[in-house]
Amino acid sequence: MTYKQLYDQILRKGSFLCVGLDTDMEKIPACIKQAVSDNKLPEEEAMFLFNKAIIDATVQYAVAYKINTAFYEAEGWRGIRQMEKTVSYLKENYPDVFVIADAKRGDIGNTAKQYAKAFFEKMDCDAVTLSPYMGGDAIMPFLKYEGKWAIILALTSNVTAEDFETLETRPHSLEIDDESQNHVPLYERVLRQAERWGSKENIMFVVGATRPDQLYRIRLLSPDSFFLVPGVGAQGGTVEEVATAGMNSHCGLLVNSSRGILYADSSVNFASAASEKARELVAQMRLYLNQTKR
Ligand code: OMP
Repeated sequence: MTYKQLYDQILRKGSFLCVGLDTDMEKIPACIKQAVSDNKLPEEEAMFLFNKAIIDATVQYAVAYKINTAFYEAEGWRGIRQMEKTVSYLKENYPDVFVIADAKRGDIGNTAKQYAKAFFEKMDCDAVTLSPYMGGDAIMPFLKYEGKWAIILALTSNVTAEDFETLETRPHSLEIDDESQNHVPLYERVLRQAERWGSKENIMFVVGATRPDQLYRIRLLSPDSFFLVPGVGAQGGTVEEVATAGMNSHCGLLVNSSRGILYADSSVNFASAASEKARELVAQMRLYLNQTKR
């Protein structure tokens, strides 16, 4: 998917919502588990049935879905199969939505190539989240696929992000006399370096919703890129803070909510409750989208 196609979809739906499919076997509603057992299916099939119901109930509001691979890997090969089925379901039924594999991979080039093959060839995901810690080798294989995206961790939402991501860095020796290159936070170096690897057409950055002040600063540093912004809902971030700090003239944001939507209700009404949560977030988003269109 291109930058323009993504932006067009945002305008069409009046939304920059990404629904996170963090599908936790322990939180799947009893009615789904019952249906699985009545049909004598393996219990992991509940993951796909749950995802399908959530997708159908939220797709009028969502421009993207983010599949956090950990929840599927935790259930072994059958769990991974549920992830593959979910990606195929999205691609076959809702080809306009942007599908993110939230895998946070990062390894030497030879290995990164295999990750890229897994998510872009075996599964037809549009994007993968990546850790930049190992440098360009870990990212470049993903950028060889036209229309696919690398979503690079810049400043994450978790409290311990400050262990590394905000550390002040010193320049490489070539830049040593340039005062503006001193005391640059590590996440800023990631932004600067990544913009040499690719462009706003194939690289996005993860910036946590829990850090609106820094999101504002990061938007100034990277005016055109899309940001994937998790942390709204269960982690305390708000659409208002994120949109105010991070929106650009092409929206430039995909705001993710996972638990706040998926587990809004554990009864047979879980899908309509998820839809209502998505609708509420999108109603807030529209206030800001309408301002950028003016
Ligand atoms: P909720 O807190 O339930 O909305 O889930 C947030 C989702 O975003 C989870 O899948 C996290 O793994 C992911 N995430 C963060 O919470 N913080 C980050 O900084 C980055 C991510 C991510 O890359 O998606």
